[in-house]
Amino acid sequence: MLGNTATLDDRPATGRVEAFPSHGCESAEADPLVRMCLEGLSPVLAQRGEVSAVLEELSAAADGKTVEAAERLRHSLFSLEPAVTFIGQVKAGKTSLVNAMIGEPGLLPADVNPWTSVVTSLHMGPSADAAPYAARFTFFEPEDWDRLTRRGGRVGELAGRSGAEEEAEKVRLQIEAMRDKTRRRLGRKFELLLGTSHNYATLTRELVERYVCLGDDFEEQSPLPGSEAQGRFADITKAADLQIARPGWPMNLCLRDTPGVNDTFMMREQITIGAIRDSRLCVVVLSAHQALSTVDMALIRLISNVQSREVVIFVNRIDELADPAGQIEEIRDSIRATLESHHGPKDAKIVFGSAHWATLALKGDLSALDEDASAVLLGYAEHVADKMERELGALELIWWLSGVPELYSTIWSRVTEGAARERICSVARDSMNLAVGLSAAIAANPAHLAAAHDKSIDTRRMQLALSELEARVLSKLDRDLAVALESAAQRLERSHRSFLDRATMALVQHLDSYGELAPWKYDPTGLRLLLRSGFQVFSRQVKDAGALAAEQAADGLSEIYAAALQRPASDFAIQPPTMPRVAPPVLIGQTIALDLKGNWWRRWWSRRRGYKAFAPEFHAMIDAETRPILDGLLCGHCQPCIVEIQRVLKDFLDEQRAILATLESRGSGRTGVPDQVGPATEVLADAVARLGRFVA
Ligand SMILES: Nc1nc2c(ncn2[C@@H]2O[C@H](COP(=O)(O)OP(=O)(O)O)[C@@H](O)[C@H]2O)c(=O)[nH]1
Ligand SMILES: [Mg+2]
Repeated sequence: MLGNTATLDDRPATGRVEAFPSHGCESAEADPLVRMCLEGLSPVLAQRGEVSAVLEELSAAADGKTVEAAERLRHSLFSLEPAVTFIGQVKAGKTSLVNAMIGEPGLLPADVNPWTSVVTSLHMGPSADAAPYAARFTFFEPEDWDRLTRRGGRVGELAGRSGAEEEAEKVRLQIEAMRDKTRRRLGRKFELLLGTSHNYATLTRELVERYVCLGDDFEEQSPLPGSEAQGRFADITKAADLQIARPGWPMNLCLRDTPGVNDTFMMREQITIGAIRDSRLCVVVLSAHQALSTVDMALIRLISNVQSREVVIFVNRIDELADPAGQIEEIRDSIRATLESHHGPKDAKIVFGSAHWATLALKGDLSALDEDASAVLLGYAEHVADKMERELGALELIWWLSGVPELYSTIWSRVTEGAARERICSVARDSMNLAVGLSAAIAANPAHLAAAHDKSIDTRRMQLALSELEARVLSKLDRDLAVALESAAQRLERSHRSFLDRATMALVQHLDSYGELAPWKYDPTGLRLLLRSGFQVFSRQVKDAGALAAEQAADGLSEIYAAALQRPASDFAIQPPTMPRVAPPVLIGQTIALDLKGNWWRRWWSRRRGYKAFAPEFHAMIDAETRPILDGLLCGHCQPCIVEIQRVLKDFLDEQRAILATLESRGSGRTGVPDQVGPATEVLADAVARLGRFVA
């Protein structure tokens, strides 16, 4: 039965996911080949299981508040959803690879018209079932749309800046045509859709096509009948979020398919920047026959602002090489050399494979392999046979050669050392604090209080002490963060100014020596390196300031307990909260005029007349091009980072206040109340010791 295709009128809707019945996938069950790929997760699952078991012991026989807190912590353990963003040129095979990783070839339409800019996030795993929608499509914000249609996006700006008026006009006209077409497709009121989203209870192929694929190219005069409906919303859709239920999976995973970095309006570069920023891991999909060519420089610029361990390079389409076994090492060396010479992440892991082979394995149909293709596959299989640990059947072998299992195991190892480790550590700390709160409740029982104690504890005084501590710690933190922000702003500004001056001076020297007929170029790498290191200094400073505040808050709390209960502070060791991760400053890599060698630069050069005009105009143009990067760093990275650190500290203190507030109700503050409910002292001590192993 075909899934119930909701229309606009059916909204809003909630409900469960149905996989696409149209291509006959087994709903909610991953393909056995994909399930094989989950093996790499075992160690981290064991750790998660242990923390979860301790939490269960803590809630056994405990009061309602403790049970609730433990439940929240367990939920936080299991709801983790690491995100992986796939980036690369259009047609590298990103969509095909994502489909293969999900185990459902054809899930997302491959070969989509490259005009679309939709970032598709596939939320796969046990939590997908609980999502309030099966599919959500988010439209552009009015500002994004405006920028694209009125100014022609980045390309329009660049054309305008080069002084190429006809060029800028051409871009504007193209965009005007697109806008008209969108208006025709969606009616005059389409602008009302901007900034909103459509939710659906059921995921169907038709729905994805309607929002993700443009049915026709906007330059085409007479679109095919029916194609209008197909891409109805695709022009204005920015993001698609699709839930893929996998109830039996041990962990959620979000695979994010992006449209590709090479587009005419450079709209998608901005979109890709956002997608990388929001994920912890980024898979760069390259095509084996042009792995890192000159067209990929924009890609390298983006990923060079991400740490090597957070980038994986997947060289796709090795099925199209004449001799994969012989060529792979050569390609690997050339990628390494390119990354090295362009300041890219030179230690990034490189995986070779073929989404095409993965698809054949999943479909279980090898008839698509002709003689030549089979020979290539067999040759490669022989080459890698000695690396295989066990005998594999034909389909398993092709699946293995497709590189998908290796990509999965790489992803799992990054998740293990990154997002999962941090989440486990953070939950373990919070759980230790919960246990400490419970032992304080036991210690506060009059029967357990020291003989010298006046037989009741004053929780109000403890609350007051906590408020004082909070005011002290947070005000120092605010000051430290403000200083870091201010010095980051100054440092970035200085780097920017000195870059502009140096570049302009180099231009003047060139003009002095060679005159204005000889073309000249200036490499902006220096500016990027300065901005990156300036940002790194900021990120270190705020992390240190946050960690210091966290430590002071935790120590202060231990002392509050110790003073109230007249026991040594070491009996109530409170764990400081984990500092948030700082997102990589990917926007430093965004394309600017100086990166556009070829035509753009020649045009700018040829339009300057007169020696005197060059220097100030160049200075102004590069200033206008690079200033948004500085502003973006300060407003889009530094400030949110500060807000996040403040939030973590505040949440920690609120949590501790709640624990203090229950000290009395946990049945111990007053004389005559029977012994506390909850685990015994030894159980708590044991819990703290076991959890302590996960707190690095
Ligand atoms: N031969 C071969 N073709 C592939 C491979 N991966 C993708 N393709 C094909 O290349 C075209 C573009 O793929 P698509 O996944 O849409 O690329 P994207 O633009 O990067 O998302 C499609 O026709 C795919 O079938 C591969 O590994 N080998
Ligand atoms: Mg695609």
